[in-house]
Amino acid sequence: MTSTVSSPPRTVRIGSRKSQLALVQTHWVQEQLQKHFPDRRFEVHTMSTQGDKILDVALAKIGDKGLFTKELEVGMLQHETDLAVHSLKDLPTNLPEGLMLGCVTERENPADALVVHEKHKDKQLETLSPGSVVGTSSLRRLAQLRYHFPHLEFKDIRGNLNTRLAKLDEGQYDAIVLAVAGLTRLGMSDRIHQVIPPEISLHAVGQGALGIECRTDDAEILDLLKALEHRETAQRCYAERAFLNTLEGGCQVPIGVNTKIEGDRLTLTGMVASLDGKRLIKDAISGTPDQAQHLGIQLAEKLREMGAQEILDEIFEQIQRS
Ligand code: DPM
Repeated sequence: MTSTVSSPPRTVRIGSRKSQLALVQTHWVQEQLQKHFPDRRFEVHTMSTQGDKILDVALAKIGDKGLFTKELEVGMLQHETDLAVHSLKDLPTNLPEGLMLGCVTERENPADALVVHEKHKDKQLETLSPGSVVGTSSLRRLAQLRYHFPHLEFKDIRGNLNTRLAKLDEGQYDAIVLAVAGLTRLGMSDRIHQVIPPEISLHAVGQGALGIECRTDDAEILDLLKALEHRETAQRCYAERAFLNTLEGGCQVPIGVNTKIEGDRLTLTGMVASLDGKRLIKDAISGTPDQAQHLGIQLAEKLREMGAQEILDEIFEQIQRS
């Protein structure tokens, strides 16, 4: 006997980290999916990742790719979850066999932001006095800021956004650098003192966008994710990710980018800098948006010819030795 009642569509299980920012992002994705597919159930499953547990070691020294993503990926490969929501900049460019980047959502402002201690509220990056202590654990921010402001001091800072802001307010730092997107999503954009222009700090690959990862063979999920894809952001991020992948692949490297699409023209700017801030190699390339990946690869090769590989090799050695 065959049933005439069709079974309800399968419940979709969304994997997420437990941090406040991760949950805000995941709940946004859940809400968007629910809006597009009201007949389906979308559940959130939270997990801790290695990056959430190791809080006392500088990120660059751990050096492991997928620090914030691995446990979520295992969940999908074991069919405990169906998709995972990441800050795209935390998602490595090479994904495990069987998983893929299913969609890229519309980007927030991808720039970096300066947040200052109250006593410096009349200052800008350009006017902070020599020796002022700036907190960041991003090698990308460190190298670019050292290049432009060699008179400033830099100190590592870890922990979630609230922990970092508390350390700043306590006076452990004169200023810290964070992503505009993270502060905005957490409703703390009032803490943004200065949006750092791309001429000073090129942002990280994928910064400000969410990347949703899923199983390569799950056509049903891939189809649902199409509803959340933002084409222009995706094209920009494909160019950025191809650039990073050709140069290195991981996430903790002083590599920065900027992209824009104007009409039928995608422009990608990219840079690699040494940790002492003495050398900074930067160039740009343009083409049509459908050539995104090709543009990323070409720009990476151009920067290599200009000396970027020597800088990166030196940095890997330095990190391994420290
Ligand atoms: C990666 C970096 C940082 C995060 C390195 C970089 C910043 C680490 C630090 C790859 N992931 O940007 O050069 O400054 O100590 C992270 C943040 C967000 C996603 C927080 C931030 C929110 C913004 C977004 C941590 N991952 O950058 O302030 O979704 O793009």
